[in-house]
Amino acid sequence: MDHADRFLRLSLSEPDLAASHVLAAYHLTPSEGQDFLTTVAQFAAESGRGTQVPLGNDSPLDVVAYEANPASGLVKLAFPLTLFDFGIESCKASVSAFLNLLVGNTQGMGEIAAVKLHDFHLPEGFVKAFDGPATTIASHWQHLGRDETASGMIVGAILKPKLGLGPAGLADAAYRFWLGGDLVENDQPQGHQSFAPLPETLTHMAEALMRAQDESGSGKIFSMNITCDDPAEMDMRAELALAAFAKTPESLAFHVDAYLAGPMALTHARRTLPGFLSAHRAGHAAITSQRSNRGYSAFVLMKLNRLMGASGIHTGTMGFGRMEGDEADRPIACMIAQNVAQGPYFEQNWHGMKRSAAIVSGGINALRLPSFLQNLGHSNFILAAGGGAFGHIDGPTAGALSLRQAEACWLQRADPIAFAAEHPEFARAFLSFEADADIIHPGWRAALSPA
Ligand code: RUB
Repeated sequence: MDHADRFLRLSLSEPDLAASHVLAAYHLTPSEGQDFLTTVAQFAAESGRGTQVPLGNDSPLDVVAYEANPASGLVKLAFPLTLFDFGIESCKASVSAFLNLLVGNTQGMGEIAAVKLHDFHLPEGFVKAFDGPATTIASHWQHLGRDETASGMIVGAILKPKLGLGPAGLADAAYRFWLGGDLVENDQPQGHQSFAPLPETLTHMAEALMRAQDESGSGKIFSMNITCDDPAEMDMRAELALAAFAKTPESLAFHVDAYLAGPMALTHARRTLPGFLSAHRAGHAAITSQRSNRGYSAFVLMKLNRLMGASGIHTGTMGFGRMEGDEADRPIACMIAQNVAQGPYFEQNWHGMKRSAAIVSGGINALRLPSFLQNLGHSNFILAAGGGAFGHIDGPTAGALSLRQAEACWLQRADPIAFAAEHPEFARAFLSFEADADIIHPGWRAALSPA
């Protein structure tokens, strides 16, 4: 007998549920021929105890649907906190268990054509059961010799292993970028490839970084990818890096693909490694894409990354770079970096959890940066430009300087073409990225052509 209807409780109010439940907002489309409310009831049932308990036996463990709008497809479920899993000794919350409840078996229900999680809300006690970041962008600012609050963009670059560079070549490319910039991040597939064995690569990178620090007189940062299937292998790689950077430990940060390697990899890194930890997200679009009507949104993934303890999170470029996204993604950057922030459906109070910094990457260059900054409204994030740095016509040092100048141009609210006339590396970015220059600044050719 199907008695799923009892999980449909449209008279319950959100404020009454919020303190003792995780609230989740979905967009749901029933399969053809299915009634909307019946499907919502089955969805709520499957999310919780299913129909495996006798009729009339309501329980505080029931997952209930408290909002269901057939016109918009919006469905809100309330999950009692007692359903969630906590560490035996650590008492810490688990993101994989959280995802299992919110986007587990229900993703494959026959009655449902599409269901996607767009937002969730956690009560105070539950927020505090997650690790959260150990450190923030302030530690990077400090190492770079800047103030610890709102000290602006960290000019970073990503080196693609697809270039096939060996240890010396990678280190030399990084060194040349560091002479103008702050941070070099491994591309997310960079590991222990035959053309760049990790032990040798790390030795070269550490030597190049210290040379760049000595010559420039300021701190530099290397963010190393340690994404692996096996935590023991991850530990081994991290230990090699800690040994290679022992003379300048503040220069070393780690990053993990928190989507492909998952919550276990990020959490393991958060709990075992010192310093700044970043979450990459390569692969995420397979489920978070705006064109996908299943899974969960990029907003949800970012929020989970802060809970798991990423100090920096790849958030995308909000439509100003190469990856999918648009200006309306701005709340993602706010949600990870504020103490109270508004999501698409819920306001979340982080109750003092440390803030994560956005890592902005993928198709950004000096010409695209000012409009990106205008949309975001601040520059307190980490830029990780690949092509925008190494694709500069005069090489990576000039590429780095052009990106720093692009931030200065926006901070001064200067006209980019007039600013370029006074800043040669920024001006040469117009020649480096001509197609972008033609679209963003038509008329630049006449204004910036040599006399
Ligand atoms: C983007 C990404 C990019 C590199 C370099 O990931 O990893 O491939 O950053 O890009 P995300 P480019 O969207 O998750 O930040 O060379 O275009 O700068």
